[in-house]
Amino acid sequence: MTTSGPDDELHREDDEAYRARTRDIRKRQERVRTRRKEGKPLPSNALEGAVVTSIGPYWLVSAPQGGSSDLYVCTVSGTIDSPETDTIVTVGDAVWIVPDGTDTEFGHPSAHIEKREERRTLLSRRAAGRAQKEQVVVSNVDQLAIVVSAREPQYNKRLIDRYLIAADKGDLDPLIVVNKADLVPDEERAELVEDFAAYWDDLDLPVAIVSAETGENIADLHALLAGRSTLLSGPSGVGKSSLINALTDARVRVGAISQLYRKGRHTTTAATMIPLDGGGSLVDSPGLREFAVWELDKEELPYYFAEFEPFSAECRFAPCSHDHEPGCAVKEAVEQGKIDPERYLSYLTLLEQIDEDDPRR
Ligand SMILES: Nc1nc2c(ncn2[C@@H]2O[C@H](COP(=O)(O)OP(=O)(O)O)[C@@H](O)[C@H]2O)c(=O)[nH]1
Ligand SMILES: [Mg+2]
Ligand SMILES: [Zn+2]
Repeated sequence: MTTSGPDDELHREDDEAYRARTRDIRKRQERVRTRRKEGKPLPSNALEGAVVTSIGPYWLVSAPQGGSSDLYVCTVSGTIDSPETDTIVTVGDAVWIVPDGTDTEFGHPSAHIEKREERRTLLSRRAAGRAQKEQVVVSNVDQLAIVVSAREPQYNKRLIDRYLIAADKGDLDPLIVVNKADLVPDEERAELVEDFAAYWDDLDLPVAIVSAETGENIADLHALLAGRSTLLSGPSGVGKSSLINALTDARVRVGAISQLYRKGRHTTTAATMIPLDGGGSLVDSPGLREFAVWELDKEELPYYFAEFEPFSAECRFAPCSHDHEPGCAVKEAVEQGKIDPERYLSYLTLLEQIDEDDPRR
């Protein structure tokens, strides 16, 4: 018996429509990212550099081609020539700076950031507070390591899934790092690995179960990071800084930048880029107490759950929110164990939050 017929035609059309919609979303994001103002010409002494970290109100920019100094302590004004966004400068940005000929309390020359290049990748979140604002945490890194811990505190999959969406939106390659494996008794190890099966199996994501404390699987993690730039992000207390200590050369780590903090009276709340031995770099970031995805709408949400796609074409309704609709093939796949129920729960939770956040309600 064959199942082809008018029904199949319909499904193919749904599929088409779905793909077209996700294509539109992609294109829109592309447009937002590449939107630029017409630039004014830069002065001839302008240098190209990268933002390394912030020091109080200043940005530390590395511009090795400058000759006299590699590092510049920079100011930025709201009138910077940059693509539109709420975050005009962040760690990782490629910028053009103009030295002003004076020195700073940090022992490095002073400069002004004049221009920012468009961001190749970015991790954005909704800024803390009531205002609907985008905060770009870090730009231009290759990968996002979503760092959680097996225990103390135990990982939260809703958070992991929000990070995965943000990585997708910002063109970052995600990987999951589960630290503090040493706190898991031997008899619960298999269960821990199994709990991440949906990520490595269904989504093909690297998952490293490690311990910064004992060094377990740190070499494997190093292999995943080598030669690439990676932002480590996750809740505070999961061991991001400990992992960076385990992965990098102490002499480099406590070098130039931390000395700057001691000289100045400022502390940083921004991310910091650290070279990784064997090539590549790591970006440590302060723990984010909240991580809400910036700009998410109901129609685009299913797109970020790639494992729904083979089933969603079979839903009776199109579009289907995969929530209350009868004949929902995604829901059915969850019931049959073909889609991870935890991932589906993340989806429903986000769907509900989008509704709550909708100002039209
Ligand atoms: N048992 C255990 N504790 C760890 C491990 N890694 C970090 N910690 C501890 O967890 C706490 C937070 O670590 P930290 O690196 O500051 O976390 P961060 O806030 O994510 O940077 C510290 O007390 C660390 O000693 C680990 O692999 N196993
Ligand atoms: Mg830390
Ligand atoms: Zn459905």
